[in-house]
Amino acid sequence: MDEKRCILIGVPVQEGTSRLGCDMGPSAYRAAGLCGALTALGLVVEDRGNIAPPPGEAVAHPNPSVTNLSDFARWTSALSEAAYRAGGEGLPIFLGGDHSLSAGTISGMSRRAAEEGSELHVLWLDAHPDLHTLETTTSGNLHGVPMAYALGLKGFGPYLPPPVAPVKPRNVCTIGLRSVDPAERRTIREAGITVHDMRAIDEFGIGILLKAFLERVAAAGGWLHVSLDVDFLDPGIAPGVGTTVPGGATFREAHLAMEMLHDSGLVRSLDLVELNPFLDERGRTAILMTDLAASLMGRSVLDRPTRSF
Ligand code: HAR
Ligand code: MN
Ligand code: MN
Ligand code: MN
Repeated sequence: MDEKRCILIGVPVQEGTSRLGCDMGPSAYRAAGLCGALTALGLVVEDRGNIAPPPGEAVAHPNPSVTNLSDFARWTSALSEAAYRAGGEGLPIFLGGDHSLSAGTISGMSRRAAEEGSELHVLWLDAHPDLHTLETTTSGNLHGVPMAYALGLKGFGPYLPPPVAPVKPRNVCTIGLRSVDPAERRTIREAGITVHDMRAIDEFGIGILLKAFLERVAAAGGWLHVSLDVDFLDPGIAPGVGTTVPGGATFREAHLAMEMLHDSGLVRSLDLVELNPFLDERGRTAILMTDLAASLMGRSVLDRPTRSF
């Protein structure tokens, strides 16, 4: 993998949500200047444009709430392949699109890590754990299931093939949770995923929590995938998302996390998900997410442009 090569892949999926607009996410990141911000850091940036899933017929599930299952299955297989390939060539950044895309990106990156003799670790920055299966979801919105799929949990067959290299629960750390459904709570307990909710951030500080996880990843010689959901952030600073949950991460907490991730040198891939430009205010959420991505890729506070809205 070329350490300085950054591969942008637009993923205009919105079928995982019940609100339209996430399909405009990749365009908003491009309009916010993501490519230029990364190039200014000395990275070689390759924008591969947007990917599309192969066509297919609708599929019904015994759980009648499940919506757009065929889209989910087709996006997952296309993205898993794209992530597997790009993960061997550089550091892919997936421009969402809703969070259902992570079923594909994580399973593809995990397969790549396994093939190179490592284990994929996942840092999940989100208000939600997205740990439903097709059987447990009550909303039927499949942006609520990608982490469960990536872990290889039962409840997706025979509609999706299981991931080639399921992520081990002990390799997953979620930070920022504040909206968890009962079935997801059971999975968290049974699987043994590390969970730092907002209370933990308040009590200990995000730096301490993240440092402990990064040390574990480094000790394991692991690859790290970061999945950044807009709703990890407080809606006051990031309104451009369909599922706002009060009490999210602050500007300072989010930037600190990105800077620590950069300094760790462990990150191999990144999802930017759930941005809904239709709900944004003058592009501020797209710009904030772009700035966070730039911080993760090495931009220091001294290089950050001053912004006004
Ligand atoms: N748990 C809820 C559901 O399954 C909400 C899921 C919302 N997910 C996201 N991504 N916005 O984190 O419907
Ligand atoms: Mn999510
Ligand atoms: Mn979320
Ligand atoms: Mn740095």
